[in-house]
Amino acid sequence: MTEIPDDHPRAESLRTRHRIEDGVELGITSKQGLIAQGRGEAYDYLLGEETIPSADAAERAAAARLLLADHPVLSVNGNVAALVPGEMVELAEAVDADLEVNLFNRTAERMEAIADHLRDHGAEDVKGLAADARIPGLDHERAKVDEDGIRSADVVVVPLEDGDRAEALAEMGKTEIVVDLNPMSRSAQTAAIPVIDNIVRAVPNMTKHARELRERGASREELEAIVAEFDREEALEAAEKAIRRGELD
Ligand code: PTJ
Repeated sequence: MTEIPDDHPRAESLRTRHRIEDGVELGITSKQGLIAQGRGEAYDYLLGEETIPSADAAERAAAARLLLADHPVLSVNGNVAALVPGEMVELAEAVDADLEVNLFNRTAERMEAIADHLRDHGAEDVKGLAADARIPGLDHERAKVDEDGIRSADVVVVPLEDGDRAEALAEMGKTEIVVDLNPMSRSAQTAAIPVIDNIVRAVPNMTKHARELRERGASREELEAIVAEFDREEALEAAEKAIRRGELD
């Protein structure tokens, strides 16, 4: 792999791209994941490759909502596993959530490779392999979930995916936190808390907020107020505006 100098203006974006490439080579990420990353990069470029204030507010609301949850689950696909494996494990620890592998292009080999990769990054328990329950109304592989994981979760973090499952999970009454750089995607539009940010920035920032709230012993009332104050329409609009304006320095 070509060494990327730190002072390269697009160093972070290029490193992220290499992580996805490595994911494909390790059998973690699907080839379609490369295309999904390209799409995400284009939105991120227009956002200025930064966490805009409305995204930070969404990440704080997401952290508060996860801390309030009875049974939160973080869903992991091939792109998420390649980009933020350790960061997902840290977020799961910070909010006491389960990690569950859920794939669109599901094969036993990829499921195992991703579960192993998460364990290599410190995960103790990885769900998704039992696949002993189904999400009603979905006829593809993403319908396969664990009974004691996504099936019985009250809050699910759904990063980087198409809209079908997001809609089906909403139908089941789950509260969804979607991480997606496209504010117009069906997943983002369906989410109770849409996080319009690159997953490489969003997940560590959610963890930072969760730790801060936990360490200072934020009350249930305070957490509920943070969630109630978050305005999803406003956040979606702010991101779309920033992308359409695309003011680059
Ligand atoms: O690993 P699998 O088999 O479950 O497949 C996963 C992919 C991502 C291939 C599959 O879910 C897919 O095709 O997704 P889409 O329909 O391309 O949607 C992915 C969404 O994630 C798009 O709206 C992208 O803009 C967005 N996205 C891509 N990269 C990032 C991102 N959002 C945040 N951070 C990123 N790094």
